[in-house]
Amino acid sequence: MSFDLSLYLVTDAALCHDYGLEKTVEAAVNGGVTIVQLRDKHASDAQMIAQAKRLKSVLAGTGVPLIINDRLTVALESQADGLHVGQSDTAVQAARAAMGEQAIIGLSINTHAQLDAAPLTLLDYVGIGPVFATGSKQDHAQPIGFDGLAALVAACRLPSVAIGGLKAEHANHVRRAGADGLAVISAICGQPDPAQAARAFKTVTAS
Ligand code: TZP
Ligand code: MG
Repeated sequence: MSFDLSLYLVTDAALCHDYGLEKTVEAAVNGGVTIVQLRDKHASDAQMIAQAKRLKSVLAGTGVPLIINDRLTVALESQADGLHVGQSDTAVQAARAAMGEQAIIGLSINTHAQLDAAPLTLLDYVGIGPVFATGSKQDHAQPIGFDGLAALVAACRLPSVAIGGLKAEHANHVRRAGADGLAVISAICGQPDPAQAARAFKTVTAS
C-alpha cells in the first residue's frame, strides 16, 4: 500500500474518551490525517485486535493506512497495513519476515547510532524524535530539537516523520528540517474538534 507521512496520527484512546477513538480517527482523517497508528500500552492483544478491526472499517475506502504500534501479533491478526516498532520492540527483520513485502514498517530513531544500526533496506520509514519533551510517552528519550531532527533527516535515506510535542505551529519548522511529515498524539487526540485540529496542520502557510 502506498503511504503519505505528511500528517501521521498516533492514537491514545485514553485522551479520546469524550469523543471516542473511532469518531476521533474518522474526524481526523476528514481533517487531513494521512496515516494512522493504533497505539495502546494498556489493552490486551485481543482488545487491540478488536480495536484495530474497528479502525479498519473506519478507514476503509479512505486510502489511509492503519499501522499497529509494537505488537506484531495484533498487526498480523487484524491484517493491518503495517507495524511501527521502537528500539526495544520486535526486531525489524522478524517484523518484515512475518508481515511480508507489502507491509509498511517503521522504526523509531533518536540518535545517529540508532540510525546507523537500522536495517534500512527492510524499512519503509523512520520516526525521528522526540523533537520536544512530551507527556504522551512515558520515559521518552532525550528531546533532539529541530537541529537534531535536521541532522538525523539529512543522514537518513528513508522517508521520515518527526514526533514529540509537535503542534500545528511547528509544521513549517519540521518541513524546513527536511522531514516528510509530523506525527502527533495530543495535538489531535482529545482535542474538542479533531477534524479542525488536523486541518490546522494543513493550513499552516509555507513561510
Ligand atoms: N514517541 C516519541 S514522542 C511520542 C511517541 C509515541 C509521543 C508523541 O505525543 P505528542 O502528544 O504528540 O507529544
Ligand atoms: Mg514501542
